[in-house]
Amino acid sequence: MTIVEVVVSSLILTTIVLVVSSTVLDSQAFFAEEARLYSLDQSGRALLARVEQEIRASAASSILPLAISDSSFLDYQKAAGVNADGTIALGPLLRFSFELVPGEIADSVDNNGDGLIDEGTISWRDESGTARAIAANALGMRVNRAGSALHVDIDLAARQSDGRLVQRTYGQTVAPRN
Ligand SMILES: [Ca+2]
Ligand SMILES: [Ca+2]
Repeated sequence: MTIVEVVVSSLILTTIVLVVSSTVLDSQAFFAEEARLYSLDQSGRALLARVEQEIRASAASSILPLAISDSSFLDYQKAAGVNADGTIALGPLLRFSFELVPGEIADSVDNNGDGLIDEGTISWRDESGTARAIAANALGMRVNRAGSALHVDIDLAARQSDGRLVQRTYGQTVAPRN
């Protein structure tokens, strides 16, 4: 082999190695991205399933606000038994709500500099009156009336490995059973 042939063949080899390794890296990034989206979808669906279960078990008459339009919270009560006069006794006030994280205000600006605009958590207040976050990286919750049912949309975000944000909305229409 001449020097030129050696140089040319090693260039070709280097190019092949580079092409192959960048393809492998691309597909790894692709699968990592898909895995992250899948896990975001899992969280979104699990969260909606929980909201659905609670709304179904609630007493329709207890749901507030009455005139819901893109409400960022939902108050409800469940039937706790039957009163002596035959009316339904309601349990404690429960609440799903969207709460901004400390340091964020609702102004379409990323106040705390973490790359998310007006981010917060989905919070749930349980029977004991204690509110706790049940989902992080939330960008909003909207509750609307849909006839006798409610439609709930929740926006969740996740960050990809390259720093890019993906946002997805999970929605569900559900009616109280009683
Ligand atoms: Ca932020
Ligand atoms: Ca803000």
